[in-house]
Amino acid sequence: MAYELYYWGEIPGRGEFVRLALEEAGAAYTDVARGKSGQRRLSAFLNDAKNTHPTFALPALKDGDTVIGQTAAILLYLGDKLRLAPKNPEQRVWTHQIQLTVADLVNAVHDAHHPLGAHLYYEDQQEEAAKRTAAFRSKRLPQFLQWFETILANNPEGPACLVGSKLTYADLSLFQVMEGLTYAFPKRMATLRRRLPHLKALHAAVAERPNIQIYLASPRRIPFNTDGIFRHYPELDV
Ligand SMILES: N[C@@H](CCC(=O)N[C@@H](CS)C(=O)NCC(=O)O)C(=O)O
Repeated sequence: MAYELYYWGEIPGRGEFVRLALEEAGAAYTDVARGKSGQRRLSAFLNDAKNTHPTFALPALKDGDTVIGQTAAILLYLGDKLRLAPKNPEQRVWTHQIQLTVADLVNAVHDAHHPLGAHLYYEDQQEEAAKRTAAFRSKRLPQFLQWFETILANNPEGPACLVGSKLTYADLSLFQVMEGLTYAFPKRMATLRRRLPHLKALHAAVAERPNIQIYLASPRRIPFNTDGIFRHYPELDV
């Protein structure tokens, strides 16, 4: 049975980390919101009072009767099913830890343009966003990226992958992080990338994987935009 992905249909957002894993594995899945009666099915899912494992905030994945929320938990589940995670228990936890750190970075990116909260438009918190993003660009972003660079450099099995010598869902997520940051902060990333040779190489290698290439060129790949998490506002990339 095909997996069902429940996520907003107009943005790559957090759903994209799940889409990339499904696409790399060539798994059969439905991107529910983008299909027939998508909006109605998404609302029905979110309001299903009988769901004993309700999802607080999307994305969510349905595999038959199994329902999972939280991006990192979905990928932990899919990692085993789609052979995108190591078998070794220590390495599985390490992969999950890396994914949770990706989630922290994604939250930091979101909070940079929405420092007062998601209940207000960006335009209503522009001044605060400028201050928050200045600190993010100069301190937090390089810290996060350097952490990923260091774990690639220190991987005992080589810097091509984050964990072991085989691609995992965390590598796919880091690819998406690099894509998103390059869209949102082209100037800042042009400078930072010079110090991130392993991250750059991983980004390029994932983009060249056959299934990923097909996906990126397909209409299933939603372009970045200023409704999603990775947003490009020129005034925040000075
Ligand atoms: N920690 C969660 C965060 C999920 C999340 O915040 N999802 C956003 C969309 S990307 C959402 O649905 N927000 C609506 C809400 O929080 O009510 C994850 O990583 O999946």
